[in-house]
Amino acid sequence: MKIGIIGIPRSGKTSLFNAVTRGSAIVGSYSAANEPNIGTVQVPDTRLDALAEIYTPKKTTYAEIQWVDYPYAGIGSSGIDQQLMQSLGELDVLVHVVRSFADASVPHDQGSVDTDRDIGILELELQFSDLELIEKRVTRIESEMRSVKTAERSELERHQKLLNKMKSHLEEGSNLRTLEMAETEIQEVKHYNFVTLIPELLVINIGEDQLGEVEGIIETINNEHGNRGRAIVLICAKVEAELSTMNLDEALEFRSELGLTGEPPLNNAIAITYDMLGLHSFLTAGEDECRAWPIQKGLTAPQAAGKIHSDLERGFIRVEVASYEELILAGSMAELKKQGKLRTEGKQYIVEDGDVMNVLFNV
Ligand SMILES: Nc1nc2c(ncn2[C@@H]2O[C@H](COP(=O)(O)OP(=O)(O)O)[C@@H](O)[C@H]2O)c(=O)[nH]1
Ligand SMILES: [Mg+2]
Repeated sequence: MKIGIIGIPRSGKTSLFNAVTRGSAIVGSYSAANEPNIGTVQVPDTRLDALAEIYTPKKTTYAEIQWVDYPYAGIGSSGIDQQLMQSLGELDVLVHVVRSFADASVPHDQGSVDTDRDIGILELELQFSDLELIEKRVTRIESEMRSVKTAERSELERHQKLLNKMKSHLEEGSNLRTLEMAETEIQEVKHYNFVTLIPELLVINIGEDQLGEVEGIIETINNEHGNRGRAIVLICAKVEAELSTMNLDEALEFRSELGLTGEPPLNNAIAITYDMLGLHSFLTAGEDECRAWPIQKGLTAPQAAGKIHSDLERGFIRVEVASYEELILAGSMAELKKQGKLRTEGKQYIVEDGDVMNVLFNV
């Protein structure tokens, strides 16, 4: 999975990048360089940790996310940076960082802190970019229409109608992800890589002094900006970046000193992201490897097995399934079997979150 971090200058993108990657990319004025920061991180998974304790495998493989911290390239005088937009279009999730922290030593790109305005600035650019793509395509279709046969014409007309529907939606100042579209329509326009169709996580970068006001702020932002395909989290990027350089115990202590209880916001953000993308995970466990496999919800056992290797889907016979909770309670696969709780499922089985699967196949 690939996640891109965008936002106006000095909103805290690189600080967030460092927090999630435990990295040390340069923040502040020097981070304006034109090269994106790229880092791959494992998705924390306590279920996998617990499985690894039972199996003590040679290797534990967590799901991975690639994070890209994009330098800001505004519309400016040279128009939209199409190359940037194209690479944004290929992302699975957009993380839009919005500055809410006030800090006189960090000049604000727009002169003052105003989250509503800043959200709008970037959204408008993304909408413009999609609009430009659509307009180009519609113009091309119009010229194609003149030379195609009648049979192809109706197909083109239908496609053009869909693009025009999307165009009107953008022109109203809305993102494509809020447009009601049939699954077939979404598939039909997938290759355009529209940026405003990508699920978005709005990260409100709050100041250290706002940590006590989280609930109030999130409610206001949610009322204004919460909509389909978008989730909102509040994070103090600077604090999280500092915490990420500490060991777990130190970080925990520091967190409680700051009054930060509950799940760390970055873990929450990943859970929210999985949810937005309709993902969950199954697990495989053995002496060689314990591993988490993120998959789309609703996949059948053979489809899920295909993520491990196409042979497992092709030659799928059946699958032994243990629920993660029951396996942990039993303490071992042998004990679980003895209790009669190791199920055997066939090709129609829909995989559930936390299933520990052993696929039997023959090719
Ligand atoms: N006080 C405060 N400063 C922050 C926070 N997040 C980022 N900064 C500072 O703002 C400056 C710009 O941050 P940076 O992450 O480089 O922003 P970018 O331009 O969006 O990548 C840096 O000096 C950061 O230390 C925050 O939550 N609180
Ligand atoms: Mg930066």
